[in-house]
Amino acid sequence: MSKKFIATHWGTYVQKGKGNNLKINYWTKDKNPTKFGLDFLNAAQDNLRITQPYIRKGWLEKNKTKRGQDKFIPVSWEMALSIASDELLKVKKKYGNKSIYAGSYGWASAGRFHHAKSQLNRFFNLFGGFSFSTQSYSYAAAQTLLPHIIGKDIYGLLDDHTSWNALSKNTELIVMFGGMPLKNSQVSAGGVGTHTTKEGLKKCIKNRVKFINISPLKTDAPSFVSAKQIFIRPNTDTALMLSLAYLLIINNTYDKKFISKYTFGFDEFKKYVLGNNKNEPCTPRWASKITGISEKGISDLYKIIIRKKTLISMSWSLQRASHGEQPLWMGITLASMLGHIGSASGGFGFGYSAVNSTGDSFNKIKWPSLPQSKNKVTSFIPVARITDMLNNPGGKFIYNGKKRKYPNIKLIYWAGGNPFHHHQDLNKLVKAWQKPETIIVNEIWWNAQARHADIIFPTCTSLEKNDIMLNPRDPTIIASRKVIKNFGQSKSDFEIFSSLSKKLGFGKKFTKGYNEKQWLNSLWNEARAEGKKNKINLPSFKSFWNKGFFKIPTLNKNNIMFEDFINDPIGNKLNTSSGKIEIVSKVIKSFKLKDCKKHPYWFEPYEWIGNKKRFNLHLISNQPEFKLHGQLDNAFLSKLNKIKNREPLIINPIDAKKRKLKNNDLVEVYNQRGRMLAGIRISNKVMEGVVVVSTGSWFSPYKKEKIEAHGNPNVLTGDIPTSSFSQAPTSNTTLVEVKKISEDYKNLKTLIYDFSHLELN
Ligand SMILES: Nc1nc2c(c(=O)[nH]1)N[C@H]1C(S)=C(S)[C@@H](COP(=O)(O)OP(=O)(O)OC[C@H]3O[C@@H](n4cnc5c(=O)[nH]c(N)nc54)[C@H](O)[C@@H]3O)O[C@H]1N2
Ligand SMILES: Nc1nc2c(c(=O)[nH]1)N[C@H]1C(S)=C(S)[C@@H](COP(=O)(O)OP(=O)(O)OC[C@H]3O[C@@H](n4cnc5c(=O)[nH]c(N)nc54)[C@H](O)[C@@H]3O)O[C@H]1N2
Ligand SMILES: [Mo]
Repeated sequence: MSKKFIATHWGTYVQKGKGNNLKINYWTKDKNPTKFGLDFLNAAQDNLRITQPYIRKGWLEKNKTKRGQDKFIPVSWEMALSIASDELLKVKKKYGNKSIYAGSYGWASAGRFHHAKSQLNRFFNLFGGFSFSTQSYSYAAAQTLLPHIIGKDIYGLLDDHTSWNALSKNTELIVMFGGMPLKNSQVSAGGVGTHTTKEGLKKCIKNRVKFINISPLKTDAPSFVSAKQIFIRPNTDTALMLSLAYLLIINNTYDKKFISKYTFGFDEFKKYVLGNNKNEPCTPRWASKITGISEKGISDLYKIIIRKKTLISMSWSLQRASHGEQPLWMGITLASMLGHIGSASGGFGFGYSAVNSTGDSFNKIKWPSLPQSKNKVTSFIPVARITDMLNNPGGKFIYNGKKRKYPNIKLIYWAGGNPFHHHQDLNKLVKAWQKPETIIVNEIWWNAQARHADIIFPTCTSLEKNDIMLNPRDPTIIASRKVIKNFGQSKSDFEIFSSLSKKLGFGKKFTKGYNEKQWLNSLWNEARAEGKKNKINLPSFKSFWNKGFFKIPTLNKNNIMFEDFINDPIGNKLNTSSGKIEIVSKVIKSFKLKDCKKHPYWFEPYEWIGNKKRFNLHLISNQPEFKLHGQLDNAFLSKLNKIKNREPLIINPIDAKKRKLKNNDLVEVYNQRGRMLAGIRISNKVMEGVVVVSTGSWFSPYKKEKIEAHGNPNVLTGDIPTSSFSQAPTSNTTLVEVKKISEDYKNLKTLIYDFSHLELN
């Protein structure tokens, strides 16, 4: 019998055994499988699964004040569907489709057909439209900036990354701003066939490429690359890069030919760097005060980047911060000054290890997805302005140079994401979340997202669905099989929207009369046609389904970023207003913004160690090693990693000593926005003045005391945009203070939700 595969964002697994002996195991073709996925099966069957539809008691009683703190009443599917469809119709009639927010951001699950957001979009487009969201929390600032300065969108840029093969042979030095944390390459949105990033990095090491890690956390560089560590104050990378530009200018060591042939606006930028605009010149002394790196450290770095063929690598995290556009813009400017862009001997990278497969060589194909139809509503928000939108119906905002208005939202529908995981300043969100009349959510588990809904439709995991993993950024296609029965009464998003659309009179339009298998067949046939265009022969659906996977052949040619443009800057000019890389952007200049100017610029973050008052530690909330965001927080490895059931807070020994903290102490972490509990882990791998709490713990506040119990850092982060240019999230700009708490916390009895998912059995 052929193997049954299960595709997830964190990797591909195979079914082992059956019935009570069912397990999921690693796929032997994946040499670097993700450990935390092994417990998916248990988490999918734990007592936190939502087993049937529920309606919030207070909502039924027309009392809207207790969203998130209320009791839920179990109801039948028939009743839940009737109530939800009546409500949808009522809101549509009374306020129009624009008042429905289905921006529903989030990762959901990996399959192409059951992709929750696509299902939701199709449903609402056929229902007359919805207010939507643009951008991603991952790289929103980059998404807005990149088209202006390099004429490519983020996906075009990621696909164009110079391959590991080429890099490893030609580059001598990789300078990593924000590191290349291997733990992050465990995942990829849409699924991972086999994990390859480690192999890419190993190739570099084999060819003696050197690495420098510029980051507040040493473990951002995998230990086997033996990177030289330079600790930098968070959010100050732009200043460091500007001082390197200063040294390149005053020593006349930048690549003038590259600058004049391929870039626009250098002379204006140069004036700023040299301090000719009534500003302080960007000297190493100036940057040293900002970054905390010694002047000698900066000049040593300068000496090595001019001596070696260098790649400037930037993590996505750099731009998830106040004025997050600047480090990316400046990194591209610095790489231009070094002159290796367009060759394999350097250039720049953005997110090489943020997810799996960046830098791999395979045919990237525009695979089909669920047809979504057209949205008749045009109102949207930059994704992380959700709280602002709810607080300011009709309010004005600027985005990418245009004036816009927030819609007045009366109903929210979310499927496949968790704002109570992902959004900043959760206490503020909880309040704003009370405003709409109705909130409908499809969720798997009783996490905070479900707890803050009015109508909950229980949905199922990838283990309970058949699907195809067709990730354009991964060379493996997987037949993802249903291996367990639907848990309780849970249904797929497709079934939920099929039933709702039937009630609303457009069932046939939504399903096209197809069931799950027929949709998969139809998607596969489209994929075969698309494959053919690219000279790739996909087998018949039946043969693919039986075998379980298909591997897209590796390309012989190794990609080099911007190679075409460098070879022929006129014929292949960039899609920017000058046709070149824009160190100065006339378009951005024309927006006349105070917080994003015509060229890369040092702005002080809204809070940072350089200007601390009450809270002395910079909090980095990075991606968790043992889960995907809030997904699988209830699984074994995530629980094992916790300290007294709380997310660990990594702190430098000096900062720990000042606060009399020992390993495994329970602490309160607090600032002007919120309070949470965490467990202490002391390590000299984090720099003094910085603490790290990974994201993903399920938000569960004690009601009266308003303390987040599990360590979700988003009660501390600010709901403040990068700038009025890109309106992107800034979770990495946060100051906090930490104090030991006594055992009193045990008396905090007003916890809103059940705690049991965190207890290790
Ligand atoms: N402080 C801080 N905050 C951050 C970040 C940070 O660095 N620091 N990073 C940000 C980033 S980059 C991101 S991408 C976001 C991630 O934020 P999210 O993508 O919202 O986080 P997830 O926990 O993956 O949420 C997915 C939800 O969908 C549910 N789900 C899974 N499969 C399905 C399905 O098939 N159907 C339905 N209906 N539901 C399903 C899961 O149970 C889960 O609750 O977080 C952001 N938040
Ligand atoms: N296991 C796992 N992997 C994941 C995810 C997950 O949830 N779990 N999430 C995925 C998602 S959605 C995304 S978007 C990517 C995110 O990929 P990234 O944004 O690159 O990842 P982070 O872990 O947030 O940050 C990486 C490191 O950047 C450093 N850093 C933060 N701020 C600064 C700064 O101002 N300057 C410098 N120099 N360094 C800084 C921190 O030390 C941090 O550990 O990861 C993906 N990978
Ligand atoms: Mo992300």
